Amino acid sequence: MKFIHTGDWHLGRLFHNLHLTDDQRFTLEGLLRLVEAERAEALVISGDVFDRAVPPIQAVELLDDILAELALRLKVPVVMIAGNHDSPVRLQYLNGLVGRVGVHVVGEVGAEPRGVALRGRDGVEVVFWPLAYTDPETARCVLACDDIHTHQGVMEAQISSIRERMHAKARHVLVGHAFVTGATTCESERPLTVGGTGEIPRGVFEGFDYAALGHLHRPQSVSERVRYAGSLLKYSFDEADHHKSVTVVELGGGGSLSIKERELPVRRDLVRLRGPFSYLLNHPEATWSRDAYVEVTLTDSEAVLDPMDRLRDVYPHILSLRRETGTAGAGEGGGQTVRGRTTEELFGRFFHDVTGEVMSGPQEMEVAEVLAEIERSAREAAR
Ligand SMILES: [Mn+2]
Repeated sequence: MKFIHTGDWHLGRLFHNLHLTDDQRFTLEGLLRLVEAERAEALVISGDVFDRAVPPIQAVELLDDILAELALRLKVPVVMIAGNHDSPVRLQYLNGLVGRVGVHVVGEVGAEPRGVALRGRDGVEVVFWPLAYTDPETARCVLACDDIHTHQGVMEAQISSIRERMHAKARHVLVGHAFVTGATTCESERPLTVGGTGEIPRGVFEGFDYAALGHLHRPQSVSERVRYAGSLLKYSFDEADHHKSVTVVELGGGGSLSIKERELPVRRDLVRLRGPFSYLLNHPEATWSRDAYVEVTLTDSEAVLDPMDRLRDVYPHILSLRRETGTAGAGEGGGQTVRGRTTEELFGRFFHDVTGEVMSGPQEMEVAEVLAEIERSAREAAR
């Protein structure tokens, strides 16, 4: 049985105040062509389908178009879960209906995760086990289990319920949204927890023929059978050197596994340029970077007059301008001093700036709790 593993579409994402919907549509149309060319028998979307709980209309329409093509024209089943960016309830809206045409959506965590059994052309039966992302507090309630305090606990509780129902005749694929220890992160991922990392060890997935994971945006295998497909597009300049791809997976009846990476077409690439202003204005690579989204880092020590507008003549899609010194550049407040910091770290620095003191342990705990609460209520805004 052959299926395509994707994740982290982040439909409706704003990138430096630019809507990426047209870029996402362009790439997803490439995905539809790939599904056809590969004769894939299922498509997996491992969470973060949307970029936020209440996505813009254009993003909702885009998902509708793509799912309709898959389900109605190509007749390819879809297995899709909510990630930490999705609203659990909104994502699975209409799932009783779309399930009838083979679109299997799991937004909310359930006490007994249900498998989606599909049979390949080769007669191999594969059961997909979609597990929506959920935080430990919610899982503790829904699963009525007081012992769940970590993301590892959430995953283990659900997997132990699955193990009781895994039968040896079929192959088994877990679909999850999680941060596995040892995997490589990047800037466009929102941490799963406030305080701690939410990491889980890859051993949790032992016994599955394949774990199709989402959350981390760089395509990567964590072990032979545990893999992140990576995000649909590059969602931060920090990912300029990534090679985004989707994963074509073939599972044989005896448990044999083959994995191929396939790149999808992109409307505009992401490019980082660095150097003195006068050099960049006459940069030899300007012709290909004309079509790309560009971030420029100026290394000049003297002031440059109106650099953004003048660079825009050479790089029409320039989105970000920074200075090597680390002070705020035009087009992006804060500059690199804010990049890659967690909200807690930033608040800690703000606290220090205002009071001249370092936060105490209990104060840090207090802040972490408040931030976690804000995060939770943002995801559940639709309830
Ligand atoms: Mn994501």
